[in-house]
Amino acid sequence: MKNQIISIEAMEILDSRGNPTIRTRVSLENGVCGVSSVPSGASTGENEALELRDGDKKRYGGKGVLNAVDNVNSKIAPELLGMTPDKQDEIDRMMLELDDTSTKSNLGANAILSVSMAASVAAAMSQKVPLYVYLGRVSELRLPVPMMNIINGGEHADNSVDLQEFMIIPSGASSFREALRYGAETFHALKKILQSKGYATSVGDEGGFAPNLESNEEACEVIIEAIQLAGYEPGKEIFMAIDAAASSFCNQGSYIFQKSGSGTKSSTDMMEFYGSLVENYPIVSIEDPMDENDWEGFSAITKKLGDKIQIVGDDLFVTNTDFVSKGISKKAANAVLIKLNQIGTVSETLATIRLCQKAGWNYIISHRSGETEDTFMADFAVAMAGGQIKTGSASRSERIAKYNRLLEIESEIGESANFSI
Ligand code: 2PG
Ligand code: MG
Repeated sequence: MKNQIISIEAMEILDSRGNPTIRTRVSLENGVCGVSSVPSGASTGENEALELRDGDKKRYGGKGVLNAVDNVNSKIAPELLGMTPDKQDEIDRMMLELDDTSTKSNLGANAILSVSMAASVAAAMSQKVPLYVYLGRVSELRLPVPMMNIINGGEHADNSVDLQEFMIIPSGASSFREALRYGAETFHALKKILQSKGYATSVGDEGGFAPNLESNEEACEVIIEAIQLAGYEPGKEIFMAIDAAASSFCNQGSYIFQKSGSGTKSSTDMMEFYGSLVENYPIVSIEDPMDENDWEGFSAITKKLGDKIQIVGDDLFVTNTDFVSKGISKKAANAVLIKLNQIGTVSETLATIRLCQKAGWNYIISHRSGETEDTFMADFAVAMAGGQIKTGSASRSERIAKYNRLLEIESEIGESANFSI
């Protein structure tokens, strides 16, 4: 049966924040349809590829994506009809040429990525293999350790916590399934602790709690208590990670802890702050500790802490080979957060991962704070075999969908499931 693309159709759907996003269906002559939905960030890096929004205030406060939908249906689709979906590089290259901007601002990275991912899904289905097999090489498949964001702050929550994410990493578990259980049990223990202290247990965008804690340190304290209440040993079975998302509280080179009201800090003060956090808590990873333009600050903190812990660039690198190359030469971090929609195609994301592999850097496949039920990234994480995934807490179905997909993959690849950090 022929597997040429016979139609590409996009539509406007809603993400987990109730904002519009794009879903695209790539249909093949053999009856196969690959579908994919695109996520959306809140604390976005300034160099991310452009997410095209309509700007028509009468619809969804300007956040509609009908222009992006139309770009797929009337501009991209006619170019790609008749191609086979496994020609990922060619499909992505044709869309880049059609867009012809460095930030994908003509067609929109949301439009382009929806087609790029849906083509992969269609290709895998057409070859009758799971997506993780299609995207990876069977011998290197690896279940990732979850980085579970159980306390939300920063731009993801209305509370007094400046740092955006406090995560747990259950890397002392023996399998993904067990790691997820350790994490979910700790999440439930945290709820009890917060309740007993009179804090709210409503959740933020990524399913973590968003209590009105008094300080960033208190967030670490309650997490340690929760790990212990759940019956685990902090620093042995469960570790901690932070995503400061420092660009969101940096203004002209100064770091302003406005939410907690604890003053303004320089890059050097920030290094001391992180240094003491790492000394006092079992923190093994800090993402975006500095502002995305503070390359010196990044290099300095990597020099100070990079031997001991993972320093992750997210807004700094925006999954873009140009910025990652700069980071490698400046020793500005030792790991990269990988988000497909920061760069906008599957093949460019693969190029960034290859660059990390070549440099011996870690890479973490990540969700966005605005997500959908799409589970592409779970398969992608297993296929890329980087050993880490960041996809939220143990609540909210758009996060759980990824975890459930990973459980499914683990049960499929069974004994060969490699799980280690
Ligand atoms: C981040 C992400 C995901 P957002 O900063 O790492 O957790 O947030 O999608 O809002 O950029
Ligand atoms: Mg981040």
